[in-house]
Amino acid sequence: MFRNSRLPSFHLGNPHNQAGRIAFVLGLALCVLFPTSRNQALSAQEAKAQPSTVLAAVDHRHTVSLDGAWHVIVDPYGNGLYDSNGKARSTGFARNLAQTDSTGPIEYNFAKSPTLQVPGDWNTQRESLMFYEGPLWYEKDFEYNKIPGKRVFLHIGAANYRSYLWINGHAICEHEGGFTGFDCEITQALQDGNNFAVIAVDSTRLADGVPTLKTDWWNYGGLTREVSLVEVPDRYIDEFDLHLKRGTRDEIEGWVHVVGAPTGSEIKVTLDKDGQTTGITGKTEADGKAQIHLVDGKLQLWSPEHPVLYRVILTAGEDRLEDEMGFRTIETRGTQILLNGQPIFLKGISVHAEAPYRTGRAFSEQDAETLLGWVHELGGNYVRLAHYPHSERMTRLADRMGILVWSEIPVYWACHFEDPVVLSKAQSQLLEMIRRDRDKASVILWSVANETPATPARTAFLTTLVRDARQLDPSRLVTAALLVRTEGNTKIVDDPLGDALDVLGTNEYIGWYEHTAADADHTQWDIRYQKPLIMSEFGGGAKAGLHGEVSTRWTEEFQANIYEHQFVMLNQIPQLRGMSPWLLMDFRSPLRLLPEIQDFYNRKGLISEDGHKKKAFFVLQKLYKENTIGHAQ
Ligand code: GCB
Repeated sequence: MFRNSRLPSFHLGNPHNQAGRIAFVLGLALCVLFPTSRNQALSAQEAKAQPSTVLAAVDHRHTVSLDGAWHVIVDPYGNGLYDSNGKARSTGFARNLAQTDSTGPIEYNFAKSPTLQVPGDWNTQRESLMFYEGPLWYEKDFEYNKIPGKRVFLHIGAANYRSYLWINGHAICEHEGGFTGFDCEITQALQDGNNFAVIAVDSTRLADGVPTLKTDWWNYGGLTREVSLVEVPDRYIDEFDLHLKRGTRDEIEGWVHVVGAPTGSEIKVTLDKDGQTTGITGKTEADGKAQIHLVDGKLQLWSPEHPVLYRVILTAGEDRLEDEMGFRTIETRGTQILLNGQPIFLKGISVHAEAPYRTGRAFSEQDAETLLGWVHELGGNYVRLAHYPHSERMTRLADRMGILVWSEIPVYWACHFEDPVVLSKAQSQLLEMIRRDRDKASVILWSVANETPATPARTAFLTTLVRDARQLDPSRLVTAALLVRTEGNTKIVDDPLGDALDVLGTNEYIGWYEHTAADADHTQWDIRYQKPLIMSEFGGGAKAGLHGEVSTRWTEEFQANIYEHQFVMLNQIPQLRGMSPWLLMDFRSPLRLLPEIQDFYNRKGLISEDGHKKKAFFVLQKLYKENTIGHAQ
């Protein structure tokens, strides 16, 4: 734990131009030449930690919130666990001790330490933590009275990047991955009355992490999403998958998994829409799963125009789980994307989980309402949630608003594709993303990566993830945002990963990182796969309120002009089935240093972080509202 050793910093370069691409690949090679040591610190054995899980629809279960003020200790040297010889301390912070006598000094005291709010990144809560990357300890006291026959989990919506949990001094679990939620069982460690939770979160960037060292977003650390206690009965539903069968309009298929259920246990699935119910029962098999096949001749399908949601009630013995779900199919036919069997064009926008107006990592219902509200205002029906899974509030709200979603894991730029440990980290984030959101009709695309160099190791790595995604969830489409090659005025899409994907995503920045905006008008696209293509990124930067000639970089006019020319090009790509320009709102990034313009913000937003809509917003809005872009077939 708390390993601070890092690669000497190097620049991975901009993959959008030739020179940058060479630097990018060189950077990748350096990563491979100087592999960092693994995280040696807190091994699972030392902590006696249990693996974490992901409970389905946890936000619909009975929970006790632990949000609010937590005492914190900033611990840049990892002193909370180890003494100067690297030995585990018997008085470590996890024990939450306080000096009571004159024996050995206890050099910390949570009760007297200041607090931070959970959820929330630490960077934007305290000025001195803005650039802090390292370990920080959280502690909270809570009352709990055990309920016989109930099991209790501690749910963490997201903790960036690694986290370690103790309850009443007992090691419970550790987790790696900053954007996926997880649940750890704490039943045995709880006591009646006073309890305390200690969570150490370490935001140190790791060369062998997912993502790796360099990203174009702020490395916000901490307990960035909700924390709660979740109560379930002894036998409980931990996972289920129910979806509309492709090629049908009334058949729901899938399964429900019950932990601890003997073979043959009955489970029941009920669908309720305004008091009209249909139901079916099933029996668990030896693996704890009950297969479900439910036919409902009156089923109303979910779509952006009619985001119909059902109350879905699952019962298994004592356990009752009520979810809110829509039913639709998503598939491809040739170069078309079909929603409920009908061709659709995805009018979208990319979104980072940056909080509007208040800055920091987005997590609240209000953040989601503002961001997705802007998508509606833009006339969009689709979002690319970049570059990692966003909070569950976003996907829930997308379900309710009828906004289609691309959801992605942070396999970004130069990950260590040769390293099987990195692959397993990516696999676990993919699994956690899918387990959380497979009940959301809005989510149609799982993305396994963004802008990765087309090396054989990379292709093998991502092909494994694609296969995993299909195995975990055969009802959705798998994609990735690819880099494209340029020859003269032709963009070539021939990344070998294209073979494995259902839908191609491509990023390009004509008019910003390369050429001029007008060059887009006569750019040709040579796409070597007969599959649907989504332009997953394009755009340019503008400082809100800065006006001038279309030829003056950073003005709103310059940015808007890029969009105008992109539309000319996009409308000439016959297999284009969607787009998500880069991006809805400006976001904090350590790569964006230009004083008075960027000041640590990536300015490619259509809207500034304080809500100012730039010219390009209205240019795109007009296009989407007047439907002058794209073809569904
Ligand atoms: C990209 C990346 C995105 C960056 C963007 C930019 O291609 O996918 O994460 O933020 O370019 O602004 O350069």
